[in-house]
Amino acid sequence: MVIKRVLVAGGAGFIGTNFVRWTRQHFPHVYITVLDSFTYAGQGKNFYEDGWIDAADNSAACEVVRGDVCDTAIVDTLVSQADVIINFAAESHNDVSLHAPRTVVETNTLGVCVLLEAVRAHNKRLVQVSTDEVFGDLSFTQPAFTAESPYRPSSPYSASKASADLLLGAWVRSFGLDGVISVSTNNYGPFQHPEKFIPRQITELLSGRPARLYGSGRHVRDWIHVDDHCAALWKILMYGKPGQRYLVGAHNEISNYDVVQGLLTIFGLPKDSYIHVADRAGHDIRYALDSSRTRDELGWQPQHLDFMSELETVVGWYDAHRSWWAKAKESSEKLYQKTGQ
Ligand code: NAD
Ligand code: TDX
Repeated sequence: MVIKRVLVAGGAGFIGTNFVRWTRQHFPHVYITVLDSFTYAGQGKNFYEDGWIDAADNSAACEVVRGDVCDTAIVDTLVSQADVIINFAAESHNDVSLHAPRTVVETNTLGVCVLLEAVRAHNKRLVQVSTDEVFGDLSFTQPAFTAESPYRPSSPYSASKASADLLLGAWVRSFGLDGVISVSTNNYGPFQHPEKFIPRQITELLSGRPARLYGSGRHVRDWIHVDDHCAALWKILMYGKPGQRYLVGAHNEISNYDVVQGLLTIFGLPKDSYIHVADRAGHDIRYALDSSRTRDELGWQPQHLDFMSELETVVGWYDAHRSWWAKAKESSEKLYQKTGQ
């Protein structure tokens, strides 16, 4: 499939920003339209500071439209102009979803319904960026989830993401929509909001405070570098089969405690420079995805396999970009204070 114009909904967030940058680097001929409502999680300066897009006068390479994915008129116009659409727009934080579920459901579920209708009307292709959390969690001994695992979400956030996937499946079956789902594990890399686990620990340590583990810290996540996710997403955009679910992971399961210990080693700090804080309600124990089918079918392989050395690079990025995260961190820490986390 020849792709000349891509609409990136939620493109100013963590993965969206990295996806736009990855696309600029690997497919510079592709014209990118970012649609983002710039919630607390989205930052336009992610693009402007590079000089390849002018905040006042959109360049030929990329345009940024401020708008809500639930806004039928804007979405319809932008979808009509694109060859393919990829949707990152979401309220993406589990902790936020536990306190303010309504916006989460509106954006993550209703927003996808709006996109599906526009994609149907204009006969385009949609890749919906989903998450391993739709499957619920695993015990420490169960095998990793596969594309056939049943949906069993635990939090308002994961339930809203699962609902979106079910809607997409219904549009594929009922209307023959060209829609594909990517399901990835936890991403890490630059530009991630300091409310999330890895950047929160890095920015706490950079601020001279201890790292913070929810509950026991034994919970396990399956970490993938965001650039590997972006490479997989382009494969899915180009070659994914309608109605399919593509699992994207690096087979890199690590407990939160071990991630913190890795960071303490990078910072040269004592092993006990962390504290246990209040646990998350309904905290999922473990996520893991078996991505072998995606690898075989799409010829994709993660490249960033040395987690500790990649983590060191990410630490360097946060150290060098303190003004990028300082304000966002102040707000997210205020919220964490209220919940004892
Ligand atoms: P993020 O919170 O950093 O970014 C979300 C972006 O969506 C922000 O720019 C925000 O402004 C925008 N947005 C929110 N509501 C909007 C609305 N109503 N209209 C338009 N834009 C809106 O999230 P992220 O970590 O980049 O995640 C992107 C997607 O990937 C999400 O759908 C998430 O569920 C999924 N995902 C994330 C991870 C991860 O580890 N971060 C893993 C798997 C899947
Ligand atoms: O300070 C913390 N201490 C801590 O122990 C924070 C912020 C988190 N945690 C734990 C909770 C989780 O076990 O770390 C783990 C990761 O937490 P998050 O970064 O909040 O991610 P998670 O809940 O696993 O969800 C992430 O991956 C799947 C993304 O935020 C989702 O958008 C994605 O769908």
